[in-house]
Amino acid sequence: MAEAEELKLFRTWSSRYALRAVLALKIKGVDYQTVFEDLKNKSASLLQYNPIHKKVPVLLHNGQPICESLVILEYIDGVWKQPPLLPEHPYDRAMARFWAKFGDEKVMPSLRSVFLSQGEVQEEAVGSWMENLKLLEELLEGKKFFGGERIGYLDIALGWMANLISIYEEIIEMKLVDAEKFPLLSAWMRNLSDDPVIRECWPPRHKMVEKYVAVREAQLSST
Ligand SMILES: N[C@@H](CCC(=O)N[C@@H](CS)C(=O)NCC(=O)O)C(=O)O
Repeated sequence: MAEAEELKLFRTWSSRYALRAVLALKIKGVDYQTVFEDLKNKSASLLQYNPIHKKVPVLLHNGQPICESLVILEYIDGVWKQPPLLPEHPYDRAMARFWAKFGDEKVMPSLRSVFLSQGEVQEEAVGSWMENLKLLEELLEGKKFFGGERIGYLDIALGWMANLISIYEEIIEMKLVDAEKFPLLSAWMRNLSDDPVIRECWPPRHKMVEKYVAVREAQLSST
């Protein structure tokens, strides 16, 4: 980054959304400053830069704030060109965006429902989780990463899965992605997690387990 440039990422240590910006900047080899937020006591800067949603992540580039993790991901790809994250062809780009949205709107809520429930409610939630996994498995046909041979936009958009699923599995003592049923997806999660650049960015596992044990307990005791 040129000396005069200012690049700051407002995030929390555990945010799966912020992880997208962290991964993209790491892959591009861009230096930046991290500002850790306490979401129970949001800073005046966070509220100033993201007055509509008041959420992390926010990327601040030369005084200009960019909000919403998928928008940030596109911005990073637009400013720092190498290596490119979005595919080249407009149709492939559209599809990558479509599936990233599917990840946030369908996959994430279905995993959340499995993780934060038990008994019959959980059995039902597993049904929609499996349906979503089938679609992602099909999408990986003939590919190592969603982006092809190397990590791209959709791999980063769905990167939270590769990080969070094994943590959830440990907590609820249930296999969430069965390698026999979903061999491509299982291999994808392994390939992503084993990538040396990506591995460095994962939040500390023991802290994640501790956090999500507490989240699950709080949810189950309130229902
Ligand atoms: N759609 C947003 C979601 C961001 C989000 O939910 N961030 C959480 C942390 S993981 C947050 O800041 N929550 C604070 C709040 O809801 O008040 C994105 O993709 O950036």
